[in-house]
Amino acid sequence: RHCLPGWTFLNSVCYYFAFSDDFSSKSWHEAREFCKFLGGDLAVTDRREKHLALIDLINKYQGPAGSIDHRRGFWIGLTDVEEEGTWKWLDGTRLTEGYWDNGEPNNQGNEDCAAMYPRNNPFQAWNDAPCRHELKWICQRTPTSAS
Ligand code: 2F8
Ligand code: CA
Repeated sequence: RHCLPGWTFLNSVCYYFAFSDDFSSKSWHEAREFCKFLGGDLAVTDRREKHLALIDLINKYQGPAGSIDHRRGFWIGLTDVEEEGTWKWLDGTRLTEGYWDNGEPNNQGNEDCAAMYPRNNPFQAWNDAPCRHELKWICQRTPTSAS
């Protein structure tokens, strides 16, 4: 259960939160490349426990919010770029349980990438945003064993 320096071990997964530097925002694809370079990918928060644990950390960092502030999102590994309206995790699985904000996903303009935002209500924490939009992001990767 070893994570790279600066990563957080949570429920058997290592997570990287792009929190620390307020100037480092990236498009969804750039954020994904960043994660891959470090041996991971954008976070797949396909289980309720994972989602709740990550929202908790985001809330601790930015403060929970009553409504979504669209500048304060964190890209996750969820997209409908292959087929509009069919949301898939980066591991190829279909989204079963989503935590969208009221009225989302609305594909406003053309929004194929999902982000999570600080919220009081963790079950309304997602929005679909344009993939080129620059946000923070969350990477995940498998822990390495000690060597
Ligand atoms: O009102 C919801 C709406 O708010 C913003 O658009 C005005 C979001 N845009 C970005 O985050 C870029 C929409 O995705 C969101 O649906
Ligand atoms: Ca939207």
